[in-house]
Amino acid sequence: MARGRFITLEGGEGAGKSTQARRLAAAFAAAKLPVLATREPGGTPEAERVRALLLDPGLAWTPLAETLLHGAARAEHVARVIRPALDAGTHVICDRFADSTLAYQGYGLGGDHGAIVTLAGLIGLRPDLTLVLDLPPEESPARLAARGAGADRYERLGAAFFARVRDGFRAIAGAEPARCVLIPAADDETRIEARILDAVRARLGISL
Ligand code: Z5A
Repeated sequence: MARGRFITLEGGEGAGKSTQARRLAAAFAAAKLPVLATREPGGTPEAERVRALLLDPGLAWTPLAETLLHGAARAEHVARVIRPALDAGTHVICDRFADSTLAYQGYGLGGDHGAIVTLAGLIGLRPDLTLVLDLPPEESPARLAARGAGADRYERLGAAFFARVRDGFRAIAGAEPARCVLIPAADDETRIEARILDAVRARLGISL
């Protein structure tokens, strides 16, 4: 049985990752291909508990502790959900993964990039394809208002932080062009979906 392919969606807040993850999973299902859609931080009961700690606006973590919490949640998620699904031939679509740690805790919070890369290596799973949705940070507030949830701990960080995060994602995509596709996200949902489907077909050879 062929191993499933691992696809991640990355980008700043409100860039449309969840929307496009749903659309991509629907395209796999319509093509009768086995698919699992999941998200980070989270994806297992244990990792969802860690997510609640990470997003709680009443808590403050040092960058290293925050990085390790994301790593702990990811280690659970990979071992218990993502890797078994890929081994069983199921394609996995994940809303955020290790690039978010480098972008947020590394570029955004100034955490040690080498330590973050080492942690990613310990967890040891690399995406086959990463779709980086690139939204100018000044467009995020309107998207988040449209979504209508209260602001979590990350959404309270300032404009300069989100500019660094965006630069981080663009740097990651630029450094790994074989894995990453940078997609302008200030565009119509269906046009973004079409670009994503094209990338999946062209990069992974999957017929959608
Ligand atoms: N985090 C971290 O620091 N380190 C890590 O390692 C990881 C995560 C894994 C939680 O993530 C936080 O964890 C996150 C980074 C941090 N915080 N921040 N910022 P999350 O995934 O729960 O939060 P998020 O990434 O900010 O998700 P989001 O706000 O839900 O955004 P999204 O998934 O990219 O967007 P969406 O929900 O698909 O769309 C938002 C709204 O815009 C919604 O009303 C849509 O209908 C609308 N939308 C979507 N696409 C469009 C287009 N094309 N045009 C117009 N409107 C659109």
